Amino acid sequence: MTGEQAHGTMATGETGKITPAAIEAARKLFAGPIAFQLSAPKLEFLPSADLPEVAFAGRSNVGKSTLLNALTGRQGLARTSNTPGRTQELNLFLVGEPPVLRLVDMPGYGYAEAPKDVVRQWALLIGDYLRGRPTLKRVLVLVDARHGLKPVDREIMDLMDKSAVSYQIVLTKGDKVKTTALAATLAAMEEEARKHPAAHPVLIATSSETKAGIPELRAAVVAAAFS
Ligand SMILES: Nc1nc2c(ncn2[C@@H]2O[C@H](COP(=O)(O)OP(=O)(O)OP(=O)(O)O)[C@@H](O)[C@H]2O)c(=O)[nH]1
Ligand SMILES: [Mg+2]
Repeated sequence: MTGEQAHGTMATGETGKITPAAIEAARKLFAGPIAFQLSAPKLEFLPSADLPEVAFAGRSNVGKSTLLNALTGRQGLARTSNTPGRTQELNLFLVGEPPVLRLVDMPGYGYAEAPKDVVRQWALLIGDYLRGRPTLKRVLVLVDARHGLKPVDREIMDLMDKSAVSYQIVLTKGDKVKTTALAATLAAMEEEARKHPAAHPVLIATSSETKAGIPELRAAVVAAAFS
C-alpha cells in the first residue's frame, strides 16, 4: 500500500469516493489567497449571502479553529487556544481572489464553564446561523476522536436534520487514539450518521497534528461547496 492509499484509508470509512484529481484541485484552491473577512457577534453583522459557505461547528476545544488553520495551511489564521471558549463570534474567511467560498469558524457549543447568559447567546447565534443561512452548503460537525458523540452533538444534529442543513461529521485529534480504536469509532459513528437524514454518510478522520485526513477534508469541502 502506498502512503497515499494509507492516508485515504485513515480518512474515510468508504475509500475511493474522493479521487486524486479532486484532492489536487482542492489543494490548489486552498494554496491560493485566503483572508479573514470579519467577526460577526450577531447574524445582522453577516455579509450578504452571496457565496457558498462551509462552517466548522462542534463542542468547545474540539479543534475547530485548529482544523481551519490546517485546512488552509496557515498557522494563526483562526485563533486557537488550550482554554475552551476561545472563539466567541462567527469568524468568516474568504477563499480565493476573487473569493469563491467562505469558511465560517463558529463558537463552540456545550461549554458548561462559561457564564449562563454567554452560553445562551452563543447557542442563539449558532442556532440562528445554522437554521437561517441560505448559502450554507455544509456544516462540518467536529467530534473529538477520543470522546465520540455527546448529547449536545446530537442536539445540534437534530436541529440540522429538522432544518435540512447538510452536515458531515469530522473526527479531530486522530493522533491521540490508536488506529484500531479510530477505525471502530468511525464505523460506529457512520452507522449512527446513516440514521440522520441530513448527515453525510461518510465520516472523515483528521489530525491537525499529523495532517492525516486534511487533503481529503479539503476535497470534501470543495465538493460540498460547488455541487
Ligand atoms: N493533538 C492534537 N491537538 C489538537 C488537534 N486539533 C486541535 N488540538 C488542540 O486542541 C486545543 C483546542 O483547539 P481549538 O482549535 O482552539 O479548538 P476550538 O474548537 O476552536 O475551541 P473553541 O474556539 O473554544 O470552541 C488546542 O490546544 C489545539 O492545539 C489535533 O488534531 N491533535
Ligand atoms: Mg475556536
